[in-house]
Parts: sequence; C-alpha cells; structure tokens
Amino acid sequence: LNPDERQPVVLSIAGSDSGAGAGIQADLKTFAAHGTYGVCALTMVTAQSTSDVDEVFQLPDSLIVRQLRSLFGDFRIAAAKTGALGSADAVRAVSDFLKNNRVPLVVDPVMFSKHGAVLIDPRATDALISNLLPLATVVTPNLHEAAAISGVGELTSRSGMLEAAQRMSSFTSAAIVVKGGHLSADASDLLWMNNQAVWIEGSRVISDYLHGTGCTFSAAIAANIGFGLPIEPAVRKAKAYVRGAISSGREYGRGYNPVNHFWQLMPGFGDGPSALPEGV
Ligand code: PXL
Repeated sequence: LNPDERQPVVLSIAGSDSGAGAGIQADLKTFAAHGTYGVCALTMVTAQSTSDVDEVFQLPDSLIVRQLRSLFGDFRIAAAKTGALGSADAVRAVSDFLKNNRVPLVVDPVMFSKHGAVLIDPRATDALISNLLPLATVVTPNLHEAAAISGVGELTSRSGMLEAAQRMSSFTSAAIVVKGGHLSADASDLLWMNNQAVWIEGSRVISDYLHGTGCTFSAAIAANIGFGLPIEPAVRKAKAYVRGAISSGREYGRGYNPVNHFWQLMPGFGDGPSALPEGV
C-alpha cells in the first residue's frame, strides 16, 4: 500500500460469526488485508463454531439503521457490501437507508451458512429483489441463491447459470456474478454485465478450508471497488485472493475450517501463493 494514498473506508452490513471465519469478521479481515479501513453495521449475532451455528439473534432494525447513520455521519464510505440480513424488514430498512445514501454496493445475497443454518427468512427474497437489488453495483449469488432469486430450477451447469443471470438482470442493472464454486466440474464464475457473459475460469482447489469463502469474495470485491477498480478487474482480483485464502487455511476447529485471510503475509501456509495463477 502506498502510504501517500488515501485509505478508502469500506463498510460491511452483515452478521457476526463468533468463530470469525465468515460474516463481519471475515469482512473486516478481508478489508484489512486489502489495505482499506473497514467499518461495520451488525445485523445479527450468531453463536457459532466451525462445527455448528448454535443460535442466531437478529438485532432490531432501528439499531441496524442507527449504526448506518453513525457511520455515514462521520466517514466517507467508498464502497459497501451486504451479507446476512436476516429478515424482510431488515432488508427493507437497510435498502431505505442506502437509497438515500448511495455508495457502490456489493450485495451478497446470503441465505444459508455452510452448516445449513438459515441466515435470512425465505420470505425475504421478494424484499431482496424489489428493494435491495436495484441499489446494487454487483450481486454475488452462489448456485443455490441464484436459483432461488431467479426462480429457475436447481443449477448444475453453465447454461443454467447463464439463464439465471439473464433472469436476474430483469430486476437489477448490477453486474451479476454467479459463483460456480459448487459446480462439479470446475469452479468458474459467470460475470454477467452489460448484457454480456464473461466466464472467469478457475480450477477447483481441493481444500478443507472453505468457511467464509462467499463473505470473503464479496468483501474483496467491495475493497477493490473502494480503491476505484472497475468491476471486472475487481471481481478477477477478488477471485484470486479467495483462491489464495482457500489454499492456505489451517485446522482451528473440528468442523468447517476458515479460509486464511492473511495468506499473503504467511507464505509458508498450505499451498499459498504457489497455487496461484501467473501474475497475481
Ligand atoms: O457464509 C455466509 C455467512 C454469512 N454471515 C454469517 C455467517 C455465514 C456463514 O456461516 O455465519 C454471520
């Protein structure tokens, strides 16, 4: 990081993961790893380890909005992301606020944790579509979320990903990244932008350290946009960062272990940078 450059302030609106692999904790670590200054508005507190989500406690909408008012009253927010929002009312409250305080926005339409815990009321999908997606700069659904939002059936192929992205583009002008991490063949993502498909190819990294991948990816895109990168390079750089983070995790707990957000500082961990494509 060039010390002379202004350090962008990037915001995460998301839930707390006490195990610190996903949620707000993943976002703040990702923001720090990118050299941005991260701030956060909490939507929910989860009691969770690598093995389980034991409890989810939703914060009042008024407190979520209060945090946003405090932050926007002081900081110049360069970019923001949303993660787990919890309820349709929370989606509406956050959307109303962001409608009046526009910033480049990455929406990660989080629905379930890796353990299968529900992180948003299924009835909130309509609010997501009608209120939040129209404000988004980039949306980053995984295959399951893309199927739920677009209304297509289960997604298992590239052609299905294309169809889902095209349908989603009828309710948002945002760039849509359908993440192919759950595909069986490879881990390529579809970037649908300006009515065009760009495939961001990626082979699968065989790893046990996958907790927090989605949060980390969307936070990295927000950080890159905060630095002023255009969308496509912001997404490509985020994918390379997540690849490094997946390649260099450690076993801290007995369940789904987290990615390593600071792999660039820890060259000896896992496969680390050697697993990276050229030029990253
Ligand atoms: O990865 C999605 C996610 C988002 N937010 C919180 C989580 C998780 C997954 O566990 O715990 C708070």
